[in-house]
Amino acid sequence: MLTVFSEKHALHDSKTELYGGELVPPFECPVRAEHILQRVRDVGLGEIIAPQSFDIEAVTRIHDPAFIRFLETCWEDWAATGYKGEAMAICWPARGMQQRIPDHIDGKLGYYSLSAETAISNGTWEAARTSVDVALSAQAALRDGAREAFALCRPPGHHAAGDMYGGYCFINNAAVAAQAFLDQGASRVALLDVDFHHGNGSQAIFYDRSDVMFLSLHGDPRDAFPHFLGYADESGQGGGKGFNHNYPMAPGTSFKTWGDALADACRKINNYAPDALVISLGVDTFEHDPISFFKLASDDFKRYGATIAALNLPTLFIMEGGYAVEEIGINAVNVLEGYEGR
Ligand code: OKP
Ligand code: ZN
Repeated sequence: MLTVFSEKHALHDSKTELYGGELVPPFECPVRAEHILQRVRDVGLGEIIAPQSFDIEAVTRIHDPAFIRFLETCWEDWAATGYKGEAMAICWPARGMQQRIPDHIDGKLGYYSLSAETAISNGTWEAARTSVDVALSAQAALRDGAREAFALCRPPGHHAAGDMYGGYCFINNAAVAAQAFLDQGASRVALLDVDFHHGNGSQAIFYDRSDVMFLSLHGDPRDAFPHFLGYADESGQGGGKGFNHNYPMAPGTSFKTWGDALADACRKINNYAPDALVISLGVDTFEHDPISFFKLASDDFKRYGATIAALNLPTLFIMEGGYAVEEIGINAVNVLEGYEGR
């Protein structure tokens, strides 16, 4: 299988994450991508190519242009204030307040974010911009006839909504790639999110649409980030009713339970008969992930890769989360090897 990767991911190298009331080194860090790339090489998964550059129009099919301009200029605007730390939101347009876009960068950060842990720094925009190029380049390989491809995206994307960043995500790589399939003539795309966290951004983007079915297996939002979306009763709205499927699961969930949810999701995908399948591939479901609570073992990733392959669809894998850095390469590439029947 083809892998698309860019060294530019390393430009996003924030030093701080707000976690448990402390500023700690971010869990979402450059070495994650390096370990995955090394494993792709070690197992001889296939060719590794650099991304092409795509016009921003592919991104603004999904994201608000003003939000994209905010991401582009955020660091500059933040630095101009004289603040000493990295850019992070401290206040939000909460219940009963106005949904206006303020002038001050503190106001803009609150307006355009869903959470406070994700710091924006010097190279964040260029890395995020390149990450979506990685996704679109892998998508283009499928357009040109490949049956599957792996977009080794970093930073990840599935928490990013049309006009919100957060949860380590800035641009929704998987949503932009799903839209590209449709823009090239596909009628239906399934977006299956196996990251430990609910893909709130992807869900919100496609919630009122039937041309993208979104399915997510994740830690119950009563107990897990992003807390405010991902409940089982969220099934879509308007024309999108019945095309959104959430599988929230409890702390300690085993591969048996998780695999049953995957099998159910795969039945729904099969009935939907999409032209393409996009996988938001997070491996933070791993038993030793430092910020998550499922119990998948490394071998389980191979098993579920084979389950995904049995759908027999053109499949685009988009890298999302996974924070057990030492094992991230093994776990992510196990899914791809399982898919390939190795
Ligand atoms: C991004 B992705 C838990 C804090 C959670 C944010 C997690 C973002 C995950 N105490 N912090 O979906 O892997
Ligand atoms: Zn995650």
